[in-house]
Amino acid sequence: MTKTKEQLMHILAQFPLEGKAVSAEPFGNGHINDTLKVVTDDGETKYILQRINHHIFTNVDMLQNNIHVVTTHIRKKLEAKGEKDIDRKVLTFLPTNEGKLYYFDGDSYWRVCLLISRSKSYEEVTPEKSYEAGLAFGDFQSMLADIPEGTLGETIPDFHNMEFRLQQFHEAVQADPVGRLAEVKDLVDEIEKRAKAMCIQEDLYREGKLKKRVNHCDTKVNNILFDEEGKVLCVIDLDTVMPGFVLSDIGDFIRTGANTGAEDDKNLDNVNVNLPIFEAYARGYMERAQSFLTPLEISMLPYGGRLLTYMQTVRFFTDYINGDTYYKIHYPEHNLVRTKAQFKLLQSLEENAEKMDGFMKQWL
Ligand code: ADP
Ligand code: GN1
Ligand code: MG
Repeated sequence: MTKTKEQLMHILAQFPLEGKAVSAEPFGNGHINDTLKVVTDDGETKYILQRINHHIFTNVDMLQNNIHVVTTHIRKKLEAKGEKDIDRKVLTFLPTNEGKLYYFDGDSYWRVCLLISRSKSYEEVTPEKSYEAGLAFGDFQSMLADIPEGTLGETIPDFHNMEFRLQQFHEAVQADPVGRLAEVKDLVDEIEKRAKAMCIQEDLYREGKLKKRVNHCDTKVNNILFDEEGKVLCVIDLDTVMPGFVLSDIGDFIRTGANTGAEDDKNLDNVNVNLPIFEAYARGYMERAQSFLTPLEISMLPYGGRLLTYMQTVRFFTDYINGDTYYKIHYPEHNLVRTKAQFKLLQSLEENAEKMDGFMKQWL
């Protein structure tokens, strides 16, 4: 439900802001939550207001509790390291005037955090920024590695479980609820051809060969904030931080950062893997993560890129077949365009698999 300015100001009044909010305008390119930039009466933009998508994150208490645990944990680690400027290096959420981690206005759930000043998120990166991002996600995982098991809940159960995503896909294909299947049969076959090979992570987990670690699980390029010099300030969008496989966090970065085109490029000639971006990310990430990764995990990192790209193809495709119920779309065919662009990237990653796997040998 769209909110009036008056309603937004009422929501913001539930949080102990410095100054009085005077405007809240849409911000960023997220597909899930509604993000607004808040300006206060001194003319400064100091806060981000977000409406949590509670159709997707159905357990808002668990979600906000996870984020609270993660941000306070990172803050303590940064303090212990003697870091300066900590408010720009970890998200700071404001509890409501009543001390709650979110505000419920009768139909939506809201949270407020400090806007990280002089920061920027990108849809595309250079190799330098990609290397920085690798360091940042390696640090992120290592800072969270000692959170005791069972502390963080799965905010979206089976979020990156490929077997589960395929099951959802099969259900959509079976039901074909809006009659879109006939035009996309060839693509369905392409998904099926790869299904078994894309589920080996779950097999290895059952065999006890791959373990779960605390991961970000949404390492899109635009979920990192950079400073003016291109250094990473902060990892954001913490809704999906949960136990998962490390392949997720390199995978989603390769999918979004190491793509010469856009996630929803209509011109498939634009879409190919950008190897220097992959290599730079791997170098940064390995610099921080080599000490805690197993050789199997290291050797599988490029597979993570293929897996997450395949998974995203399946997720966009499922949403298209279901009639666009999950992702925000900007035009009717958007999810199909996204599906085709992700599939093209997957083909390019497959063509370059040997090269990418070979690149990891230096750490094995
Ligand atoms: P979504 O889950 O919808 O992707 P995000 O939390 O990623 O929502 O926010 C969307 C965008 O808003 C980000 O890509 C970033 O550009 C911007 N953003 C979010 N939080 C902050 C913040 N604290 N400071 C500055 N920019 C932010
Ligand atoms: C969503 O929230 P955002 O836009 O950063 C999605 C990710 C997908 C991504 C595809 C909770 O991320 O899993 O990979 O879109 N988040 C959720 O761009 O489903
Ligand atoms: Mg985001």
